[in-house]
Formats: sequence, structure tokens, C-alpha cells
Amino acid sequence: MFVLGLDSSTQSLTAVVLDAGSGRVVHQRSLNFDRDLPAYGTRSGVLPHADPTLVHAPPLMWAEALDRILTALSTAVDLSQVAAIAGSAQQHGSVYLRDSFPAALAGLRHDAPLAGQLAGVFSRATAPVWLDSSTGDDCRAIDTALGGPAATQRITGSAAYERFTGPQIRRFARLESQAWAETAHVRLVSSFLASLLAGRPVGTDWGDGSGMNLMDLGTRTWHRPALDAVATDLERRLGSPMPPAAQLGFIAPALARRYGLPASCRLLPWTGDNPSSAIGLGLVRDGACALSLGTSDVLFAVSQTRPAMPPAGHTFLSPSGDHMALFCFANGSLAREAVKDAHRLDWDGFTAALGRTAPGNAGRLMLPWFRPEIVPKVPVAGVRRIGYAAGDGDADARAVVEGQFLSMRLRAEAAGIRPVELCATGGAAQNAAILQIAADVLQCPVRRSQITNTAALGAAVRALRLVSGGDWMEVAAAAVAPHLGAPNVPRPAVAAVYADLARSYARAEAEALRAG
Ligand code: XUL
Repeated sequence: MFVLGLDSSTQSLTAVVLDAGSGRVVHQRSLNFDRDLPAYGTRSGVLPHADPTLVHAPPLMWAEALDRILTALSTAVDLSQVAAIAGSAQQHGSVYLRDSFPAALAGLRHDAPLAGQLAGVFSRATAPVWLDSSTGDDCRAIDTALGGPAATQRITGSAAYERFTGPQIRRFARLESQAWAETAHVRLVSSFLASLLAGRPVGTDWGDGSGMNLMDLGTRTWHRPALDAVATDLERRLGSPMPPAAQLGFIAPALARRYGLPASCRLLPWTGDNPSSAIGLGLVRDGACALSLGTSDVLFAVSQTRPAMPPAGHTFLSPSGDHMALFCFANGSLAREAVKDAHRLDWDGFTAALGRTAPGNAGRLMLPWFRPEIVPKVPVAGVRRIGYAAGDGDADARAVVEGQFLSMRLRAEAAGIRPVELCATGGAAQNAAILQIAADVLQCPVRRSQITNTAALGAAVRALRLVSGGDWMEVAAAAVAPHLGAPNVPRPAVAAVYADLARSYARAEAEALRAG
């Protein structure tokens, strides 16, 4: 028997199949949106736009990707053995659907591609994603309605943030009232894709629901004043928030037939990629921390009780029922890639540049704001280099990586997060030189997951738990622990260097933010 985990991230869709008896990975594959679905015209998974604050992606592309990966899987794995499927997706993005959506799902045919059958259901052809930062006015309006940013954070887990779904819906309803009137259903990327598998619109899980500025984190129900601050008649368009362990029933019969899945294949709600990664990295113990070095860089820590977060932080809910303290940095791999490309390097060349420079970079610093930054809030892109010039490739490579981890260190300190060990995931976590800098700057051991996409693994682990009935510790020990490599250990000799550099970084950041 097998279980299947799927993750629809910004740039790709990944599938991980586990053997339900041993928890072993039997197959994994990814589909890259730019490369494998070029007809949609995305760059790094999003649609190019002259206004850098407007970042959208075509939701039909995500549906076609799902259809393609399940078709490809059916030729590689005996899908008739799949007992359960769970999934995750990039957080916050929203999909706008007409009232024909339920009928289109109920009427899906097994013998035709999914995308063609869904083409008419969207009331908005594109979906704003987490990189969008166009909703400043809407954030202010929501915060004001709820009693200020601190009140919004207390109620929903985060102050109003540009990429969060509530502000995004508000902007759409305000600027495109006709299309909003034609919108009968709003789904997150996660609940949109879960709806396709279920053959009916399904609601949003608590984990991804906590990234909307709409859900009361205490009661896990929609917060009426937040709904009212966003748009009239919003509740009926959203569906209900649901526990991550809610059972959605079985795969839609047409899809079972199309991909050779059994009619008895059970479904769980999809969640956000970060909550899913928490499971895929084995963070099921109070105080466990992780780093996700993907398109965004994310620092998170799970705790049984609700953490006291500084204003820039978020509190989400993990599929295990724990809280997740989380900081999301928009300038993750996008910033590292920008430096690599500016100096015409490949990743080996970038790593060699890290090797030619010393920890602390002789005091040279970068504030790596290649695009608008989320933490700290930097609305207009603008990289600051301190103590060197942009042409110095070696200094630049070390400065971007050290700058990213120094910024994380400052937020961890502000939130009282003192990691004893960090598990790392994402593309850049495969680079040992980058992980050593993380260990040295954050002064704790960093262990890499050998599974590149821990969100997809986390989804598979959730499906495994549904099938096996085991507790989180048991399933994590079987399916996650074997993938965690030996740690990169912090070098005590450089602790003082980074303590000094962290102070310089904090000063430089404060000055840059003051200067605007
Ligand atoms: C988290 C966030 C990003 C996306 C990336 O708040 O916006 O990490 O989830 O997929």
C-alpha cells in the first residue's frame, strides 16, 4: 500500500510516494511550471508584469500541472495501491471562481484533460500570489477596522500583510466589482487543488486559514469584523475553516478512473507549504525549529502554546495542532540568484566565492532587498552595500548570504526563539557552504533534509498517519528521521565575529529604514 503527498509551490509541483508499511520513499518527481508548461508564459512560476508589486499566476496552470503529474505518476507507480492523498501549496494566493465551479467538478470526465474542463470556471483569470505587494491601502483599512495592527495580529495571528488573502480579496472586490459579483467561491491555492481531487469545493484548513487575516486563531472560525472589513457577503464564498485532519471522503470517481487510483483512496485537506514542511522536517516536538531556503526564506518554530510574536512575525497552525511562529523573507533564492547571475557565476562558482572570503566578510555588509521585502517591511526594492562596491563578486556572494542569516538572527532574538538545532530544507539547503554560514551566524547546529521538497514529504506523512493511525512521533521517526543528514556545527571561533556583525547589521538596517 502507498500514500501520496503533493506540493504546489511557487515554481513547481512535486509528488512524493511513500510505502505505507515502512514509510520509505518509493518515488518522487517534480514538474517545473516555466519549463514544462511554457504555454502559460510564467517566469519563476509567476506572470511577468510591468508593475513589480503585482504578482499573479494562472490557476489553470496549477490544475493542468496536477493532471500532468498524476498522469506521469500513473506510468511510474501502481497508483491502484494509493490509500490516501494529502497536499500543500504556496500560502496566501487566492483563486476566484464562478457559481459553475461545483457543477464543473461534479461533471468531470475521466477521458479528457482537466484544464479543458475547467477553463470556464474562473471569474478572474489570474490568482494573486504571496509575492504580490499591491494591497497596502487594504492592509491599513483592515487593521483600522480591527483596532490597529497589534489587534489584527492578536486576533488573526498576523497584522494585515500585503500578501495575505484578506487584503488581496479586498483589493479585487474594490477595484473589479463586476468580476467580484460574478465570484461565487474564493479558494486558496491549497483548497482549490484539494477541491479538484474531491470533485466538490472544499473549505480551507486551519493552517492555511491562519495566513488570511480572516480567521480567529483562538476559535478557528471566521472573524466576523475581519470578513466585514474585506467585502460584503464574503462568508458564503469562502467555505468553512476545517481541521487539518478532517476527512474529505474519497477521490472523485472520474479522477480515480483517469489516473488508476482506487475508488477507496481517501483525501485530507491541503494546507500551506510551511505548515506542511513543519511535518516533513519532523517538527512535532515543542520548541523544534527549521529553516526553509526556497523562493522565500522562512524561519519557523513550533510550540504547543501560542508564541509571543513581535509585530513582524506570524503565528500559523501546524497540521499536528501546534502553533508555528514564522518569519517570511521575500528575498530568499531570488536574491542569491540575482547575485550569482550579476557576476556570471554558476552555483559552483558562487560556492567558490564563499570559500575565498572569511566569516564576517571583513565587516562588509549587504541589505539584500532585491525585491520589496516582507521582514522588515521594505515597500520599494533597493539593495544596500556597505563597505564594498557591487563589482566585487566574492564580497557580494558572502554578503548576500550573511545578510539573509543576520536578518533571521535579529528576528529570532526578537521573538525569543533560541533554536538548539535547526532542520533545513529548500534548494539552498543542499549547499553545505551556505548551511555552514547559517550555523555560524545563528550559532546552532543545522541539519539538512536530503528530501528537496519537505512540504510534499510532509503531505505524504499526513496521509501516512491517516492510514496507519500512528501518532506524530511514530510517523516522523519512520518517514522523516532517515532523511535528516549530519549537522553543520557552529564554529565557536566565529561567534564573536557574528555577534559584532549582527549589531552592525541592525544599525545599518535601522538607518536604511529611517532614510526610506
Ligand atoms: C509564507 C509565505 C511563503 C509562501 C511560499 O508566509 O508567504 O513562504 O508560502 O510558498
